[in-house]
Amino acid sequence: MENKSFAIEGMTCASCAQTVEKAAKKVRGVTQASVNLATEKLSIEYDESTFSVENLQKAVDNLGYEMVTQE
Ligand code: 9UX
Repeated sequence: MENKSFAIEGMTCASCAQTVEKAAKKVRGVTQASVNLATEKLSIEYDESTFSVENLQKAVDNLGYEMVTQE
């Protein structure tokens, strides 16, 4: 498993954070996801053989939030 974190723009409440977290967990290859609302970051653990960042990007976009940077 690998770990990555992303900055997410547009989350303004705890419910937003929950929504992003839930959606991220459903993305193929993602095994763990957690959102820190205070820092506006999404941290994930993923299986590198099936995970594609484009899928995560789409999932976040579809919710109306923006995944802006990648570390
Ligand atoms: Mo409530 Mo967070 O509509 O966008 S879920 S502020």
